[in-house]
Amino acid sequence: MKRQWWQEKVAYQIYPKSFYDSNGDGIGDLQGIIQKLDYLKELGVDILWLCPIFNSPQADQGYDISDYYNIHPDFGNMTDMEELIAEAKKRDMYILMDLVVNHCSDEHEWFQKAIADPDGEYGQYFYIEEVSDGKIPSNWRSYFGGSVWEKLPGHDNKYYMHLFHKKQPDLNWENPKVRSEVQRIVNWWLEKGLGGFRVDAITNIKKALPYKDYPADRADGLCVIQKMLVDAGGPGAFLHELKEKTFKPYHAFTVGEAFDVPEQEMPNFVGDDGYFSTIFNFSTVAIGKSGKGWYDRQAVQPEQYIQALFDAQEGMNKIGFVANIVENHDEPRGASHYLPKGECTEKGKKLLGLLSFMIRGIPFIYQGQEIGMENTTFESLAEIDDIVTYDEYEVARQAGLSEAEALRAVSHYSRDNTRTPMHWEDTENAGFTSGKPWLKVNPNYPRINVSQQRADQNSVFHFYKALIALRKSPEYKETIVFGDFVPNRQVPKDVMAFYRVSDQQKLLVLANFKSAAETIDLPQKLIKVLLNNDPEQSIEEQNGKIHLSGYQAVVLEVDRN
Ligand code: TEU
Ligand code: CA
Repeated sequence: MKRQWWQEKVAYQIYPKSFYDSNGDGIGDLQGIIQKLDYLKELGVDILWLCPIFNSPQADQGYDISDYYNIHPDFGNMTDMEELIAEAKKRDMYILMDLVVNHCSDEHEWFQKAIADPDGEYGQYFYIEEVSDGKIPSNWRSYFGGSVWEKLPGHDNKYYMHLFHKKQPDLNWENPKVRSEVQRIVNWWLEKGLGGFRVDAITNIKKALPYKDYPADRADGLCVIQKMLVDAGGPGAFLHELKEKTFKPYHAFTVGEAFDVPEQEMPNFVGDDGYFSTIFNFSTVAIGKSGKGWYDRQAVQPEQYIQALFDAQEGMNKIGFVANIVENHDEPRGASHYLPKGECTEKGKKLLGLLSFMIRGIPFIYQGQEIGMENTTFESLAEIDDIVTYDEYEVARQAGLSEAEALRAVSHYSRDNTRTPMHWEDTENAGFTSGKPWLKVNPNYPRINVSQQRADQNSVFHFYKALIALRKSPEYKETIVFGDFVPNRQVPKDVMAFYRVSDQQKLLVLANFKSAAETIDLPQKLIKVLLNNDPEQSIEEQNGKIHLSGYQAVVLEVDRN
């Protein structure tokens, strides 16, 4: 594998709206991020991915962009953005923006011009179809509910396609003009000194044409979009061109949000000359999902979590890096979701963090994960500001759940669980804002917040600091970043065990993913304990065995032979 500047870094995802509000309007902003750069530096992260801050009507919290060249006034202005890039640079940090180009906003001037003249140049920027018999071109269900086809305003027999919300019309990547517009946007921002991009929903840009119906999978007569995406055969050619003309000349770091990439395609996506530097591993996110909707989603079992991590690592040693996450802005909090009920403890949170850092790849921390933030409880839909949760609530109601049941079902999976404001202090609104926060603050902030965790050497925060420091330590960096991942399956059920191996060293990672203690055979001599998430139980080798307490997770250096 070719060595790249970003491989040994640690990334951190910021949800700007909920990170830190510098001016009391209840909305996090760019100046707020600048004020917290020293905190992020103290934690030890290097690459900061900002969820979208462009001009947008905010139908999908900024994932509907109406102007790619301007900052939404809620977040600040271009001077603030330039200041953020410069201040990050001073601290050897890099800023990633969110590149949302599968679709734009229906309020973008391209779409407005397409409405004005669907047969003109801008009509070709989108997927617009004339319908003669009232029958829409295909029965694909949008990710956010309902058909992907929506009437083009002012044109009774014309429809446009949106794989996400109707305020997010899909851009037609088959049109070379669209592709060059995208290249222009990317290079314009890279010229400003960005480190790179997180690339949104990118496997959706290639559509299976001509349109056709697939067998319906729900009572609405529609079918999941994945059926079409498989037929489309992948966006390879588009992505290759994009990389060559934008990312590559700038040595940008890019992380693709690419779902369902077939195994044999991985080298094309993240190999030495791949379309992206890395793509997220969503194997854990997929566990328990149901085709029926969130209301039917199943709780995650530890063995499934362990297996999902193993699956994602398979074959990757010689190919490239995946980007490892515990949670993101589209998912519930990992601690609340992946740890069995009643086990959402500091120890469990550290276990999840340790695994995501010690498997091979580049770790991403989602804001608040480093202090162990948890899901909140939503008492009504009015406390939620997310179109997906609204849709899933309707799906649950249509399936026969009562209002209360539907709310309970979607509440646990709501994307707003991770979007509640960051907890800085044990003061009003968790120190996030002096005004009224745009989304409710999790009431557990007096117990879980940055200032309390900073003062406690055994906190989740200090554990993340230690994980980052270990990954960067001159002594272990080579093994942790580049070493092979080798599963060890000779362990009791619900224990995850694997080695990281380089020419110099062998590390053994053990995580006991259950409340009962375990005894583990140690096939190699123990040299050193590098990390231990249980301050109450130190690790000692006894006759070739060690004991792990419930949810204990450790990194051990063992004899190479
Ligand atoms: O998400 C892409 C995506 O596939 C989503 O449908 C995801 O599966 C869903 O949010 C789970 O509930 C990206 C962004 O991460 C998301 O925030 C945006 O809403 C979406 O694209 C549209 O831009
Ligand atoms: Ca603000």
